[in-house]
Amino acid sequence: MAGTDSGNLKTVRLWRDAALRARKLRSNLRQLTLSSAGGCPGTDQLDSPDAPQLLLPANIGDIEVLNLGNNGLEEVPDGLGSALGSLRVLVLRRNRFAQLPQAVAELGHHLTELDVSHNRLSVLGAEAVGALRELRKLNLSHNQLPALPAQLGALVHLEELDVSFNRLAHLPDSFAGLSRLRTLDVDHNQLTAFPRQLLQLVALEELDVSSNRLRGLPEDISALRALKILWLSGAELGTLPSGFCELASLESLMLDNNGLRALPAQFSRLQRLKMLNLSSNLLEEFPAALLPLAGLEELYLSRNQLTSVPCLISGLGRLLTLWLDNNRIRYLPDSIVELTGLEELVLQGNQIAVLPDNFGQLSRVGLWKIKDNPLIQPPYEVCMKGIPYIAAYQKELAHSQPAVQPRLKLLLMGQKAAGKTLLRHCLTEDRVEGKLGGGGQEKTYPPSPPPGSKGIEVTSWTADASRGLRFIVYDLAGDERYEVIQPFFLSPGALYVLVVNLATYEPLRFPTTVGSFLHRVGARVPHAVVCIVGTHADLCGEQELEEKCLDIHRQIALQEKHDAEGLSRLAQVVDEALARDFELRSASPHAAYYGVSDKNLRRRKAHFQYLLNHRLQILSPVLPVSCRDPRQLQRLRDKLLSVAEHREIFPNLHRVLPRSWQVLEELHFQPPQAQRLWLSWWDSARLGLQAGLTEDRLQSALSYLHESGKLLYFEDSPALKEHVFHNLSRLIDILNVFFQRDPSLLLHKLLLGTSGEAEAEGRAESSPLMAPPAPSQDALRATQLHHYVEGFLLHGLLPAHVIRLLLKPHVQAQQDLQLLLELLEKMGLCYCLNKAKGKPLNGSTAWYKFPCYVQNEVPHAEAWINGTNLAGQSFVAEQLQIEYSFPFTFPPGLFARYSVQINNHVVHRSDGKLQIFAYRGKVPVVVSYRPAKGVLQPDTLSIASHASLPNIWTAWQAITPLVEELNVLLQEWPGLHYTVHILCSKCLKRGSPNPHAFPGLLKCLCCA
Ligand SMILES: Nc1nc2c(ncn2[C@@H]2O[C@H](COP(=O)(O)OP(=O)(O)OP(=O)(O)O)[C@@H](O)[C@H]2O)c(=O)[nH]1
Ligand SMILES: [Mg+2]
Repeated sequence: MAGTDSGNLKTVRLWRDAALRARKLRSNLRQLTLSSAGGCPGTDQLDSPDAPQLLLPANIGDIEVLNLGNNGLEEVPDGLGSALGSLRVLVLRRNRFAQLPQAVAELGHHLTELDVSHNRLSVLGAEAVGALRELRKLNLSHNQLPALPAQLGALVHLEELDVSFNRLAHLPDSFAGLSRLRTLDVDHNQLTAFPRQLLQLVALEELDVSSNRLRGLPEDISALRALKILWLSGAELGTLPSGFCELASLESLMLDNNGLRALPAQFSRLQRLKMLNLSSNLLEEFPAALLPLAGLEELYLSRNQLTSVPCLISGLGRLLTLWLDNNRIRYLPDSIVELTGLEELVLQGNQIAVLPDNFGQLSRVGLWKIKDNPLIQPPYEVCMKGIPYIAAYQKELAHSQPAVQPRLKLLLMGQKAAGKTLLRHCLTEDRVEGKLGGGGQEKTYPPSPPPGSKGIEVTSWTADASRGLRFIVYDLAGDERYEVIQPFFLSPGALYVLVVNLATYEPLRFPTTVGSFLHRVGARVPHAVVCIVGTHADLCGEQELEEKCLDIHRQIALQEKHDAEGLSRLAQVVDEALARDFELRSASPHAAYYGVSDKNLRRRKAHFQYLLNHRLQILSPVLPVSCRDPRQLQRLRDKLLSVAEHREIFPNLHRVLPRSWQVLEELHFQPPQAQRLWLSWWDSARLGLQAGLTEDRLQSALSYLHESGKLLYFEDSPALKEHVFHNLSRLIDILNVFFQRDPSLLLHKLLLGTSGEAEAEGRAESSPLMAPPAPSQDALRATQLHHYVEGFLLHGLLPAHVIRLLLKPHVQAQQDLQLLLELLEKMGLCYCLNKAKGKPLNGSTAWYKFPCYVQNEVPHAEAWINGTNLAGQSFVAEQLQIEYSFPFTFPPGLFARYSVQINNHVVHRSDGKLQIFAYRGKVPVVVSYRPAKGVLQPDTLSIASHASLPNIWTAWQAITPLVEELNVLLQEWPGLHYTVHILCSKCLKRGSPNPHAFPGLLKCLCCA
């Protein structure tokens, strides 16, 4: 992409120069622009069915410039040739001419400029061409010419010629006679070799032969001594002849995409070079011949295979632009900071871990790209923010006491009863070695975990006191009821331990016990480090153990291979679509990526590449363990430690951090703020200031604390980024209240809450001796509460005052409750049924709905849109349906969270387990989730609406905000692959079980 950007930049500059030149030539001429009646200048009328007619005004004999461009013409107006005795410049671009109009021949002898680009010329009449004797500038680009007539070579005054984007396989020999030609564009044709006749064009200053299959250049190309600008992009050159290095006037040179492995040694003779593009070649070493090119201002080396940059690069003292993205560069030389004039530095997609000291010296760099590097120092979060932040960080590091805090977030994941919690207790238990040998005295071992399952438990484990290495262990229960909240706890930079119960494992259970977990982690945290631990080893025979571990290992490899191959195939389809022209691609709705723009395709390609480059890092082999065997546990401890300490796997672990980051962490966990459930971003910023961190540098420090497991900070979530969740145990307690789904626990909490309230009331009436409530009253209350619990577990419904009872220990004032409810809404866990956002309720009870509890299969509403029920409406209503399809994995809890997220956009909603019916204003919308059925039918989530045809835009308006909300949610899953299609409304109307799907969001389809 980088190369394309640079290409576009250059194109823009060159076009600007050309336009300036053209304007200079014409500035004193009398001009006339004509467009057809009703025609809209600026729009392409090529597709209107009837060719428009133009009428010439009277008295135009002295017109010198005539512009008839963009009129869909097939013929020029009658009498044009005879009426324009003074015409010099004729512009016929963007019409429908299949051949040069006769009038051109009539005007020929005094025309100096002719532009017939973007027409349908497939032949150039020799006679018409021969008549253009005075022509200085000719533009024939974007036509369908297979050949040029020899007479073109006789136009000896020609200075600029553009024949690009045609089908030329040869140029006429007579071209050698164009001795005044300064500019020639032959790019995007079908030349199979460099045309030798061009070597005679000694006046040539600009030449573009890109996108032809030249397969090499002649040695005597050195004859083109006047060449200043040479474009050879995508010409399959392979190598450059040494004669190339004699083109001493060259200033701009495009050599991208040519399979070059090296440059000739004499390349350094091109001393006038200012711009050089060598992107998308096969260079493995930085070409030494570039280093003496002291005048270079722009150097593009993107997408090669460079592994290093030489120190001597500092000799290129005039460099303004340096693009080195998508190579394999591991470090930069210290001397790079001497390139103080740099304005663009692009290093994305390399292997750079450490930036040189004093990097802040490159203060002029405005365009800075460093994404996709394994940065450690300065940390990624700092580097991403730009050079000034790097400068501040490096300055602080140089001036303060450095601190090292080796700490790693470790997540235990796996199916229910896999053994995670027991494993956590056993691993983190401080054992006295002496106890081990005591004749099988294992009564107190393993320690029994406390009763009551919790969704997430966080504990700190000092795994190696001598080195100060600590794990912050997150134990994620396997029960499905927690799947809405658990994704919040998965973060980058952690060690993921997938726990499998080997006693119950069998090959058929791989997808549910291992495969799906890997998919989820990969979708949420691309490139995450995962190791697999098999528990219950004591219950397996030796051979069984070995076979099961091997099977898991083998099936992981198969799944990975299958996924990677699937992604590569998809990337290939994008490549093929990109290789075709946009117009070709849009010719048939059945073509792959029908109607999708090049830009979107490139974005998609980059995403596939990202997914392929960021597969999970799964450490093999499977580690078997019995929680009953202290020796095996010790082995596992050692193994986890060695993984954590492995510098290639967790390079960040031992990095030196600024002291201020450490102080910031300490401040968050000091009273009084330690007690609060969360801090606002501003509260955190104030602590940052105390620690010596300015506000703008706080984000990096918070991201570090998030990744190392100390707190939660969702910097990319628009709804949550204002909060810093440092009090994890309280947050989890609150979440557990709603997601444990344990009726007796809920009832217990409610009863506790009410008795607390009664006590409080009692105190308020200052009557400590007041009698307890009558038993009948108690029973009544209990029945009522029981009723609420049932309603909650069945329909996910709770009134605010009952939520208050449930959250009793966390809620001191009404305001606390309000804040907590807002938080739950922001997290997408529940929504208020009867309150419009931001409006008070006027005393009535607010009811909250937790969509993950919804059990009813179909929403309680008329089934107005599910295809079969469309009969009767089918002639008036068009269906609009956007379908998101998830071939690898569907993010757990996504549907429930999405149904909260859309609540602000809809009214009169009715929720089912898999469907929501609602209205946007008066327009009906339906959101449906269809779980996967085997490999052939992946999970889909669709958003649909309908309207009668002339008003179909109302349906678009209805669903657009819903689509946007979904896109925001999906950003939380950067490693997820999904596709978006619009289903063909005609197929839907017919009730077809497999409606045709148009890719992407093609808004224009609604008018088609
Ligand atoms: N024999 C034997 N039993 C084990 C081992 N590991 C765990 N268990 C038992 O397996 C059962 C489930 O273990 P847990 O640790 O609660 O499982 P979990 O993965 O935390 O389950 P959830 O929290 O529900 O997801 C408990 O009864 C443990 O005592 C082991 O290595 N050997
Ligand atoms: Mg557990």
